[in-house]
Amino acid sequence: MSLKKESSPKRVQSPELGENEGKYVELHGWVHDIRILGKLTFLIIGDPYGYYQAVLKGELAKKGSSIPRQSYVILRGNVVKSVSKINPYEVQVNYIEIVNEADTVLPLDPASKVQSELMTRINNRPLDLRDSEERKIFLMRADVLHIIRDFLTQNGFVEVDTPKIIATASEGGAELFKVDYFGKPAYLAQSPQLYKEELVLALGKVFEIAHYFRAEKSNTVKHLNEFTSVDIESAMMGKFDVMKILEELIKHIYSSLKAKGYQVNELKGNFPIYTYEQVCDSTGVNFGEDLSSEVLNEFGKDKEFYFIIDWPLSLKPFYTMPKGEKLSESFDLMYKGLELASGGQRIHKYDLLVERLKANNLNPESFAEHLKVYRWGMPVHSGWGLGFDRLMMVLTGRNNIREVVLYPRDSRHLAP
Ligand code: AMO
Repeated sequence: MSLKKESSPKRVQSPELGENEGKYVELHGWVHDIRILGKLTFLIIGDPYGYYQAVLKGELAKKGSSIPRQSYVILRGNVVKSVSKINPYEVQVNYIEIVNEADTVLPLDPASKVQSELMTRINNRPLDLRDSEERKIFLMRADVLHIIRDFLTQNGFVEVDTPKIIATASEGGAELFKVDYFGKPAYLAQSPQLYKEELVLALGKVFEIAHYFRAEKSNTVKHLNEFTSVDIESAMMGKFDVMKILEELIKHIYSSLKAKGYQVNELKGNFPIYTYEQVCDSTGVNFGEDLSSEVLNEFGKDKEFYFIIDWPLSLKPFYTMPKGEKLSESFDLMYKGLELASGGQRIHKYDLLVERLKANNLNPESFAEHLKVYRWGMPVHSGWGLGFDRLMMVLTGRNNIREVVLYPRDSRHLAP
């Protein structure tokens, strides 16, 4: 059913007011705010694309002054130049219809200058998104996803989608959500790791953008139990080849966002590379210890994007290619103290993979379906997984991952 009646004037949206100056038009939107000045009522009307002022006189002014904020309305009127700061054009209304009246008491007020608590905003996300600043985060998120897809596709990567209900862990046994799969135990995927590695056998270069699940209880500003990851895997590539792709992707995201009018910095120069041992030396950590948030925050405080390479084998998953006795062909991409991505070269030889499974106290029999692929001419291969929500934190300057995820899942919140 179309809302537009035969006799209705042309329907326009807020950004189109300028090109309709002097015309009689129809607009649909919500009442963002109300200001009453003498016999005039000024409604600040919002739609998904912007805001403008609607001026009501006489009887309409009275009607307009009592409309609950956030109600959905249809307006008709003439478009004229405006002195308001909201939009250079406004509408002199001669018809207003309240299509859907909002409650008079709302859980949050998107027009308020005072920000509501984060949890209040998340619990009422659609209303929160009527605040243009919050809406911008998710418009940017959608743009970044498109930019990444285009970049990887243009660089020859094939988009794949692998199962999210799986039989064996890919990132170690802990942190798995168990599901009852018709009476048999199954798990929610922690990453597409094993599938993406298998698929390079024939497809060469693959990528996947999807949600993954980690049953970690820790409640931090950078962890969620359901998060989005951008994963790539490529045959015939080493660690430095895929690091280069990651660096180029990040730079491409920044330049594309800038071209679209977003306020982001220009990234200059190459991302510096430090070895794990260099980080240890400069922070006083003993070889073999993981780098805590405190250590990384200290090390990264005067840096932006940089890589930490050659981590101890003991700190990396079983599929990571060893480098000598103790190190691995691995890397993390960091932004200041925040880990954004990890990856490296993988083991491509059957016997070594079995050995590394055993060294990690994992049972090779549980990985039989995966291991068989390594007998079919598995190529040398490398890849990475980029935490997309963490990247959005960096791009938007928000310091809690919940700010950049529509409906975040952490150990305390399953709703809304
Ligand atoms: P890793 O476990 O390091 O590596 O995950 C890759 C990236 O995903 C992000 N990430 C998370 N983001 C939010 N909440 C979480 N709980 C969470 N866990 C991880 C981080 C991290 O750097 N298979 C490998 C990747 C690879 O080698 O290709 C993997 O999953 O930004």
